[in-house]
Amino acid sequence: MSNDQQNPIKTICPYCGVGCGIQVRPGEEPGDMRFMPWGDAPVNEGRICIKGGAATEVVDHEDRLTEPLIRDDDGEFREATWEDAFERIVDELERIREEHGPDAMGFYGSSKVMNEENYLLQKLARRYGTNNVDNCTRMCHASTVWALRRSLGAGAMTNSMRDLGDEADLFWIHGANPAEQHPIANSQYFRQAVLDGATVIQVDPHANKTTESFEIEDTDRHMHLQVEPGTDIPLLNIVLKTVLENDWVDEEFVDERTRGVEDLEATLEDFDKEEAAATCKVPLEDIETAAEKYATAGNAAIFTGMGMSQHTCGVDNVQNEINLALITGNLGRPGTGVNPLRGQNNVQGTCDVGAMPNVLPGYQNVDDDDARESVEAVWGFEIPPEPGLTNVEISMAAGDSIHGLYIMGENPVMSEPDANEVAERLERLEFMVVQDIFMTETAKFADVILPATSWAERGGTVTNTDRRVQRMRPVEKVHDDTRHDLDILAEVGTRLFGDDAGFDFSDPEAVFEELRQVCPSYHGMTYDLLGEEGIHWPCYEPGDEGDPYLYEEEFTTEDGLGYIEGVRHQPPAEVPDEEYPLVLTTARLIEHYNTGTMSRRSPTLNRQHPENFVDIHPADADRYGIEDDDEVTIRSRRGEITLTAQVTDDIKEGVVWTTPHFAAASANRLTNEALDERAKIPEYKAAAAEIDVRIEPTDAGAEADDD
Ligand SMILES: Nc1nc2c(c(=O)[nH]1)N[C@H]1C(S)=C(S)[C@@H](COP(=O)(O)OP(=O)(O)OC[C@H]3O[C@@H](n4cnc5c(=O)[nH]c(N)nc54)[C@H](O)[C@@H]3O)O[C@H]1N2
Ligand SMILES: Nc1nc2c(c(=O)[nH]1)N[C@H]1C(S)=C(S)[C@@H](COP(=O)(O)OP(=O)(O)OC[C@H]3O[C@@H](n4cnc5c(=O)[nH]c(N)nc54)[C@H](O)[C@@H]3O)O[C@H]1N2
Ligand code: SF4
Ligand SMILES: [Mo]
Repeated sequence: MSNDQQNPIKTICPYCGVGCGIQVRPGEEPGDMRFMPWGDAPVNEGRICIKGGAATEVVDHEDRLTEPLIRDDDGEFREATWEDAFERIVDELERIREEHGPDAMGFYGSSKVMNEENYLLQKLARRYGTNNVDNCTRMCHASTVWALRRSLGAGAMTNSMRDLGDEADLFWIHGANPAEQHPIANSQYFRQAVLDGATVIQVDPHANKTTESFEIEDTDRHMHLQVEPGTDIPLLNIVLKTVLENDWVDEEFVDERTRGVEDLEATLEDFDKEEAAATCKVPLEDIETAAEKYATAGNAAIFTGMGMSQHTCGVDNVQNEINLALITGNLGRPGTGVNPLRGQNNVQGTCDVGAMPNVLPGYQNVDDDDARESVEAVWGFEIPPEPGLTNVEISMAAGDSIHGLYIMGENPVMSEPDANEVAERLERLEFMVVQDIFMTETAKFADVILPATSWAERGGTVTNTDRRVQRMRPVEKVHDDTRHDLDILAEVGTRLFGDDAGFDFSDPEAVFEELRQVCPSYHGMTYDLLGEEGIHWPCYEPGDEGDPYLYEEEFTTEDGLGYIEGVRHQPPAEVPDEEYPLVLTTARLIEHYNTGTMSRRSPTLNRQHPENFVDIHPADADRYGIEDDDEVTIRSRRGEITLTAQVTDDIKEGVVWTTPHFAAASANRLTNEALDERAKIPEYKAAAAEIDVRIEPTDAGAEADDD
């Protein structure tokens, strides 16, 4: 068929949680796919960021895994048939269960793959006999979800991109960078509000494209509070105390819709604002001015990102944002709320369908007897009643109580903290399967590697940050011997548990039909009803269209009230000292994506930053004798990486800022694996570090001597 006879296919961008619609036109050969805008796509109406436009570049990349690989006795990978690969997997999973019990296995779902596939993966783990199943939300918004569920009811954005863009008068952007990480949400929705007069308060140790896009530094209207990493509680406590002192509290809202304000008042009674301002290294007057702007704006919306969630005090960080929204009555209306913009294209859905150790599909607690029974009635087997381990806990137990791992679409050797240790632990496993589209840093430790098809080659549904469930449609399969994630899981499940065990699915729609039966908030959706617009959950019955914003009348906590709870400063688990005098923090770039398996292989995305770098403040650079573009080594107690220095006052003095995207200088060799006690999220955003200028022993050294 020639090009012009082939219709473009409407699907969803595979990168971030905004969920932009794109079209893909098949070419002469499978793999010659071309991006086309989708003019009336529901979320983005044809607009696209650099990643969406370049998404097809990696589909036919020469590094794609195209055959199953099995590690042989001398440790080398050899190409294998699917039959051999499946046999090996089934033998090993059965052996591990026999020798060590089902909790000796861990399963990683993937926020890069479809709802149906994650649904099947968590069902497989539970049929095997364990709740040790999780996904990257643990490293991401786990603490946000924990705090939101406890204090408001649901672990999702309280508002939607559209109502925020239409109605907000102020954006409080706290440890989030929407101009780079959710670019279309920013340009299509939030920017319009700012053009219409909304104010932006950014709380971040680093200036970035969000700062630039709203010209935050150039106006009196907006503010950038350049906070010291890990001191967000004292900063928000200053804001809260200022609101209480000035009677900016919405008394009616607090009386009727919340409980716990006394606890907040008591916590802040002896709180010393001057001391707290010194701790977070932001002038007190600036924080007070920001407090006034927030509290006196008509509709004030909080965006909360990784700068808040990825701390040992992540839950308390987000609770303090909830406190602020509740005492000022900024919840339950358009243009307000506490809003985590979700990260991966399908992290919302992966959690919705139950790929988590403590909940079944639809966030039904696995330790709730009634919930288990209702799901068991559909599944036909007993579900283990105790919550399982989170993915970071699974990884920490690898080689001890965890003997085998099944990883679908995650790359923990780069994405988990203290990565040198992660690699050592994976080495100690008896058996590991990795199912991915590329040979990742993690796959190198596997015993069996399964080549999956990519996003453009198969269908299914994904759920974006607004809880909108949308269909992805297959363009064309590119390699003969790859398989869809769904088919792989169906085969493994059927071989392990038998033809009638409920894994024998041949298409995603059939899986979705079962998912609807066990996931109340998806119950009213069908593939037909999803159509091109998608449907927001909760959708309990056909025709329901989930609310664009939550909690208009009441919260979905047990008593219907929003919970206020005072919190106190807890420094990061590791703070600077003489040996490691700098604070290291890590965050993202617009062109790269997470562990870079896709973006580093995309010529368009890799052009601007082909290698890692570290931002260092001019005053620190002076003290260390570092100049722009010098090669430097950053060390922490856990490892070191060598990369290029960028001397810039974008970053706060005393802080070094780098990215997690590059394997050659992988930031997680440095980060600390300390966890938030409740949400179990690692502290990626603060560790103690030291920096050295690299002395080249050979030619470069000689040149330096000549100088
Ligand atoms: N281009 C691109 N887009 C992405 C991704 C990507 O890798 N690339 N990843 C996706 C994923 S999985 C996610 S979760 C989202 C994440 O999106 P964001 O939540 O925006 O994540 P980050 O860029 O990691 O961190 C946000 C900001 O936190 C700041 N920060 C660091 N430490 C602190 C601190 O202690 N306090 C405060 N207040 N701020 C701090 C950083 O400087 C950074 O500007 O993005 C998604 N979108
Ligand atoms: N230092 C530091 N570390 C961090 C963070 C940070 O801010 N700083 N952020 C954390 C956050 S928020 C997150 S979400 C995690 C992300 O951590 P990961 O989820 O481990 O990272 P990704 O790079 O998104 O990995 C996704 C994998 O899925 C594969 N994949 C893509 N499409 C498919 C498919 O269709 N099928 C299959 N089977 N595989 C596919 C990709 O090749 C890739 O290997 O990283 C965390 N790590
Ligand atoms: S904003 Fe996110 S979903 Fe939209 S095109 Fe960019 S990466 Fe894709
Ligand atoms: Mo994430």
